[in-house]
Amino acid sequence: MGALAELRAGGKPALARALARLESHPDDASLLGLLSEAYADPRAEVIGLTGPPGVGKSTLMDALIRRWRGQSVTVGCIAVDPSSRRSGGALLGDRTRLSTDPEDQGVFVRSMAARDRLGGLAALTVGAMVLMRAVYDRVLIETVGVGQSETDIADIADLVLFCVQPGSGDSLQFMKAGIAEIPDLVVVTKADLGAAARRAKADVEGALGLAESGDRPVLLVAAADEASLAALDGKIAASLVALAPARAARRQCQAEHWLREAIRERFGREGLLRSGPLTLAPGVSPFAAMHKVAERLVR
Ligand SMILES: Nc1nc2c(ncn2[C@@H]2O[C@H](COP(=O)(O)OP(=O)(O)OP(=O)(O)O)[C@@H](O)[C@H]2O)c(=O)[nH]1
Ligand SMILES: [Mg+2]
Repeated sequence: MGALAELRAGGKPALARALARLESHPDDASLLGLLSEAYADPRAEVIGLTGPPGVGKSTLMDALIRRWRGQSVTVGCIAVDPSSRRSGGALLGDRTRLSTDPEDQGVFVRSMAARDRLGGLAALTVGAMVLMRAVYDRVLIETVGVGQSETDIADIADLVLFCVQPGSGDSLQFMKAGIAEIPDLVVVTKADLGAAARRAKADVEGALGLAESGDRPVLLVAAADEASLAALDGKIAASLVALAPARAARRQCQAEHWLREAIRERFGREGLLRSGPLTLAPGVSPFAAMHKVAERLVR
């Protein structure tokens, strides 16, 4: 059995082992083989949820997982915590408050610390995503949007869902720093707050209108309102279909972006200059390409 077939057959324990190896021995040759196999055989669509602290991202994730599990859709989840630090392998400060059933083999939740420098997504997040993407039907990634880091989720997800909450001035954020370009879908959370939520929706629609890049839905969602969750689920499905034709190209760009960042992280700007053009040939994983570049640069 190939390494990927073993991962798929091995359930949650096999995935947990692979993720542990990714963290402890990221350069391990057999892991590299697994990552490349997983990269070449994706199953899931990857949905990124981002937004300021406390807007209700985890609550929404929880609701989506429950709906999807009800439809027998399997889900892998990654929660990226910008503030946590590793201590003896355990994570401090878990921002997910997911009520998933640990016995359910169809849902896997993992928290990861963001890398310490400059915030942003952990170097390992992409590897973890690629493994989950090859195993489950859907992958959900929660990141906390603080300043620039909203935009990082677009480097990893097939669909970016941005959350804002009523009465917070979050919608003003859209005017700044190109954030309006990022989301494929915007959710105004806590819609049970009524008029303030409707106002936030109008503000966001205004900001998106100024950014003029296609038709991007803005939805009002209250966690306790099943109808609003069903509407969101429907919009996610429709957006995934609409984005499907561009998916392969988007993933290729993301993989090349990851490769550049990985080289920069390990070998600095000089390494980037020495590594030459970083376009990936079709079917070549960024992990394999990174391995090749690293061999060349350390020589
Ligand atoms: N009224 C109301 N409160 C909500 C709703 N959704 C979430 N909340 C509350 O908002 C608070 C934050 O929810 P979380 O889901 O943890 O938010 P988050 O964005 O994941 O937070 P961080 O991960 O810490 O950034 C909690 O107290 C939730 O109960 C909603 O639809 N209506
Ligand atoms: Mg959260």
